Amino acid sequence: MKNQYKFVSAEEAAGYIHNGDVVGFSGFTPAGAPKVVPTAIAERAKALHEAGQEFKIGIYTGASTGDSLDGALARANAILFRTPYQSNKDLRAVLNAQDAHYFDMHLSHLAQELRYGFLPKPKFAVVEACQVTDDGEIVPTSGVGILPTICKLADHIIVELNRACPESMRGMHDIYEPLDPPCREAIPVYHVSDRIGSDCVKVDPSKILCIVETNRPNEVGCFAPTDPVTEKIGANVAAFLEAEMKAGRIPSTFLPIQSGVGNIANAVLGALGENPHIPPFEMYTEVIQDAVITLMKEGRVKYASGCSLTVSAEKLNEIYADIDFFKQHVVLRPQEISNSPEVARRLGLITINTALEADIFGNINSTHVLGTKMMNGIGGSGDFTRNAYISIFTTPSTAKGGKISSIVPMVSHLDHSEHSVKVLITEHGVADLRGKSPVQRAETIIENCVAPDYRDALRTYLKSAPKAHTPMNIDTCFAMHKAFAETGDMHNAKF
Ligand code: 0RQ
Repeated sequence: MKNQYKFVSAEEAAGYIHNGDVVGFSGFTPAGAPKVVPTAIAERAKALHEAGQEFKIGIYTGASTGDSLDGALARANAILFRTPYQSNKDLRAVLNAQDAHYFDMHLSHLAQELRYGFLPKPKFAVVEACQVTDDGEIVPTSGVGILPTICKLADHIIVELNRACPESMRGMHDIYEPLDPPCREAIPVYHVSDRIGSDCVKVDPSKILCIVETNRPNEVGCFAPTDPVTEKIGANVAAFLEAEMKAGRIPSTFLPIQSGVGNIANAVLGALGENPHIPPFEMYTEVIQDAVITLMKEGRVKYASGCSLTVSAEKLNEIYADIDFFKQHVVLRPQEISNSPEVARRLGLITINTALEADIFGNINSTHVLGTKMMNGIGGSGDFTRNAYISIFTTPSTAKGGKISSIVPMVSHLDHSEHSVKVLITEHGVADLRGKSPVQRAETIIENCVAPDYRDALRTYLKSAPKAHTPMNIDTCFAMHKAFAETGDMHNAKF
């Protein structure tokens, strides 16, 4: 790269951004999210607030980010609005206090809704890259998110050139943006490993306002080790899929897996990897996490398509050290493609996501604690669940030391309806909901998935509801939530 671009400090770059500006950031989870510019914007916000001036910005990201973005800007009270997903405790507090407007979106929708003009246009794109060329080629790092779209739409691009990510990452990405209706054509991904785009994002170099050089590692937290509950859930998922394969409902070559993020997902992947009856498989998912890399090295995962490498620093270094192997086995795509409903349906994904709460009919709450407080967001769970070959939700049967039953008469917030949810799995067992009426679903869920000490209460509830296609007792359908709010324990619910 010649010296045509302006290299500035993070503080100088942040100085371009003003109150009310809308900013799009790259990355997906902390992977690939900018780090030093957002922190400098937060510092600028604090200084302006102290001087009695207003400063808040609108924020688009791929999904969650690191603490130096969501955490720093939340603590500085510098967020006007935020979408589509987050998982930061300080930001969560801001959103639940209504100090910023949050709209929770399907991750595959964001890029197109920006292009359609449904949402305010980003004035700035702040993107992390491992390479920028003189002719405006930007190579993302370990997470792509909405990087191509914000670079296209924004007036100005600020690049965080992160030297911690080697330039040899070039070749791992597959950048493709579909045309918008009425010109949209098929997204030509027919196999998990199909590459349909380019290895970088091409922009008009004059839009690159400045470059900030950094050397910062990703802020991916560690997962808690598996415990008996998550291990049992993992084993139940693996046993269910093995039985489906034996019954001929999943081909013997298996189908690609999408798996959510977190401890349960890690345990599920571990169990799939260990099951000798399940053949080596592919992943078409959004977040590629540690377990995938381990299984790939063992030959159990053949290929992974995702939007980010959300892995620990140790795993990321393993990837960098063996980059040629991983470029042959991993592709990173924009979230519009990694989470594409069209591609999910075509490839026949087995989707495995975690519920916060489920009800006895198989409706799922993924987002709102006890119906009101935002946890993270729907993320990609809707993109995949609705379009899966077979959609599975997992959850521990209880939360808060058993004081909450994760399975209740009626979900306190609905993200995935009974129509999209095929199988529910807890540490106690599997409820296969396919081809069952609401009452049959309720009986299956209560007997197989509910914690034994909550089963009688839910049986009583179901009997107490007036006979109907979907029985509901409007006086008591939230009795468990009410009991928790009043006594701190759902066991005290009266039916
Ligand atoms: O709270 O930490 O205060 O104890 O909720 O619960 O068991 O730690 O669950 O970290 O696996 O997250 C659904 C949030 C699960 C996640 C969700 C309390 C519980 C705890 C978290 P504490 P756990 P996990 C790919 C796909 C939506 C997006 C998605 C998620 C806290 O999986 O965000 O699927 N999913 N994306 O104590 C009240 C209940 C509760 C409850 C648990 N029934 N009522 N509180 N908790 N159950 C990823 C992306 O899209 C990027």
